[in-house]
Amino acid sequence: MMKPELRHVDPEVFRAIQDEERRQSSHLELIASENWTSPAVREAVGSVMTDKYAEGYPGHRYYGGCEFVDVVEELARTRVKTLYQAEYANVQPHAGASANTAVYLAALKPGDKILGMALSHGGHLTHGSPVNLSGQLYTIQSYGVEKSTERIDLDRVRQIALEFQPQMIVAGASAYPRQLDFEGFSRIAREVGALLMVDMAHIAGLIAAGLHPSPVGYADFVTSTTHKTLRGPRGGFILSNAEWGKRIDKVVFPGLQGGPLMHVIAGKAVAFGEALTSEFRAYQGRVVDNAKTLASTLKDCGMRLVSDGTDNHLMLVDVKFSGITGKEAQSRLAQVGITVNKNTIPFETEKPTVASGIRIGTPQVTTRGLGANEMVELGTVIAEVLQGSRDQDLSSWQRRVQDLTRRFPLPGLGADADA
Ligand code: DSN
Repeated sequence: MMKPELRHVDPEVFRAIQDEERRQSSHLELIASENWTSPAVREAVGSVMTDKYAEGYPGHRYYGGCEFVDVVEELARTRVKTLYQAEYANVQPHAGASANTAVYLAALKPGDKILGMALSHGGHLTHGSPVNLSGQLYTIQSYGVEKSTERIDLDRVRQIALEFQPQMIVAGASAYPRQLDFEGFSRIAREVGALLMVDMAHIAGLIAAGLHPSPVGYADFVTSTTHKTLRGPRGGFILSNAEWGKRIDKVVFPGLQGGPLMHVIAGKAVAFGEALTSEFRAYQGRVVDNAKTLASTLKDCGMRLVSDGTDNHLMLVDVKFSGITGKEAQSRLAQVGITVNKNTIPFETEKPTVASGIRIGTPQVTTRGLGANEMVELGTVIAEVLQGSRDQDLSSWQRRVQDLTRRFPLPGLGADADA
């Protein structure tokens, strides 16, 4: 009789999952927003909690049988509040985008003014892009980085805020390699009478480990995803104070979402538990160290980095400086087994689908164990591949990447899993 396992029940889906596992295993994933979750997180996400409807919040559900899903949601809330020293947490947002939207709906009226970082300077779609609900429902003004330094200048942000008089200022970015001054943002917000929302999605792991200043205590709202540096399952959460919390809870459910994804919330609880350990703090330290080594190797090889380096887990490489487009760089690196994403750079001259840069991050390769020596090797391979001619034979670089992926298997997979 056929075993009730995915490989037998649905071989097509099974094969695609196997192929994805092989792809992740045989490539070096340098997409700054990706990571590799622990087997414990994946077990929780693949659990029976996916079967349960639990509209409402722990202790106040619209369905019976919620006693055990209540346990995991309460664990997730308590752990994330401990992790960030926050008074209130909502762990139900399905994604960072829904977390941000929930805050806007809780705190603003349609037409109110939001000042956020321009997408083209490293911001995020949900910080006011015209193609996102945030840009359609609210009146948006953007700040960016200075041309000379490629960094945010808070005096300039203050000037724009004084002129624009926003109801909310949004700080946080998806492609900004430098530290953000949340205290400075909060001073500006207070001066102009605006609320401050910090979207810490990219740097949530660094903040949890104390390697980047925390926005908690400065921002009225802190939003995040769980799956980037934080290394949890795909999802979002919101932190605030107890008073705002009552409004936010109502907006998340029933305002914006229906039944929470209890299996994902179980995975979030596991990930928050992992993030409270000293091992996790040490891992975040290695993420930052690796980014610095990779950045300095690329620079030593003659590549130009936006803002000349990095303070966090990512860097933006101006590949146009090396004579190719972001699109071409992404494709050339893919051919040797390195996954990156093309990215616009500040003051971009190409379309976003072509772009002049690539974004590189170290969270996933650090999880798989690569350290300083491997960052030098990786940076050299990237520079040589991008600086070489279009029709060069890439096989020697493919072999160098394969050597790294074989020596550093993904934890819990293959040789490592059998050990
Ligand atoms: N798409 C994410 C990133 O890659 O940074 C942001 O949500």
